[in-house]
Amino acid sequence: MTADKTAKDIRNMRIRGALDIAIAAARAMRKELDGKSTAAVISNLKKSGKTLKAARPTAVSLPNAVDYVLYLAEKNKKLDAGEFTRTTSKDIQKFIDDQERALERIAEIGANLIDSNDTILTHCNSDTVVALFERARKEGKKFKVICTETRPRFQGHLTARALAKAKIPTTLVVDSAARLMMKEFKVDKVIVGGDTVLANGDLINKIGTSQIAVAARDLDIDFIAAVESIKFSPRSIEGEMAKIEYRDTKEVIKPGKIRGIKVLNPAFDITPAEMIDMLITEEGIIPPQGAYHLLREKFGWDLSSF
Ligand code: RUB
Repeated sequence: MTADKTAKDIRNMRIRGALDIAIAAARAMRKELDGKSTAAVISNLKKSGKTLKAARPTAVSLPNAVDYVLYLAEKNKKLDAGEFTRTTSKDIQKFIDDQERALERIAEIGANLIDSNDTILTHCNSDTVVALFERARKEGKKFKVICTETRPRFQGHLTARALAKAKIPTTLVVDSAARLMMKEFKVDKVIVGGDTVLANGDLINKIGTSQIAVAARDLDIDFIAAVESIKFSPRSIEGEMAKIEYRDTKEVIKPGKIRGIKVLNPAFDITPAEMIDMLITEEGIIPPQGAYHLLREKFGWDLSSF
């Protein structure tokens, strides 16, 4: 798929979820390695990268993937043209494979955190969290999941469908039922995915996540986020915090249905680090306050340009 088509699919959410959009962007750029000259290819990659980055503003996995591909291309630019294409293509493929492995590793580590008879609440649709649940199920753990419908686009339905397929007992509730369900069903843990982790450990995820974290803290329930390191924001070290995406208000209400009001449709919110008990990453479990160190370790290639 071309970068333009990929960007369009990310914009209209045919491709969605922080990890998937990062992988899709890298795949699209990998297809653009042939050209008249290495300089022309790099210039084209930069142009495509800009279009891809602009497709959705919040998940930092997207600019991270684009910047990493550009870094790889720059690293290889002194090779002769054929070798440049082959090596860069291989390097990008390794990046994609690493992302898929990161998800599996998180699923493996996260499954260890699930105890038989647990009731776990999740929000939105995270491939990483679904993989973690599937893994725990395969290991024979018997647990229940409560998932929120996640208005306005109902990504919770995707979660419910995937969990039903994996034969995990699942209950779907409206978003505003989260706290009551936590209390009534004695939820043991909340596990969510994430779009961006800032250097201070704050987590940006689907709108409503922070309210769930507040309820979890109030009820003394562990709040856990499963996040690959590609979702950590190197630029937040420099004070560049993520931008919250506001989507089309048509997703909330038919235009003109109620006259004389303003409608807003923020798609993400920020859960402060102090509300988060742990982050499950492919490097292991870390406290959110460990985000800075993980960034330094994983993003050396990028941070060196600061
Ligand atoms: C999806 C969302 C997910 C994260 C993590 O939002 O908030 O929790 O992206 O997902 P949207 P994953 O539907 O607006 O993209 O674990 O699959 O990367």
